[in-house]
Amino acid sequence: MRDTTIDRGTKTSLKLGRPQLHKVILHNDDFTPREFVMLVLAAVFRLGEDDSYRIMMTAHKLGACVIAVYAQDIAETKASEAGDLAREAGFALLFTTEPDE
Ligand code: TYC
Repeated sequence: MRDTTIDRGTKTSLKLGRPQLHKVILHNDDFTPREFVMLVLAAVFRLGEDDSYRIMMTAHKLGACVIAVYAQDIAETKASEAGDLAREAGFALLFTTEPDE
């Protein structure tokens, strides 16, 4: 019988640690009303009035603002839900996602 070597030394792991988190970013534009931006932030991201106002004003003044950080699929779903609401209302309000660090 031939010698058989069973390699127990390498273990391909599917455990890749914690999933990479993604930021959802709100972008400023010149047309979307401030109140509508706040409405979308409250509806999709569950933000209260103070946080909605703060994030909307930060994007308004600086050009963009991180809304929150989520697992990638949640971040992408929320960004497209928010974008869809804006589009349905006739606004070009932009939400993007990117890896968190
Ligand atoms: N700049 C818009 C205005 O003056 C308001 C606004 C704020 C739009 C934040 C988008 O992400 C935004 N009506």
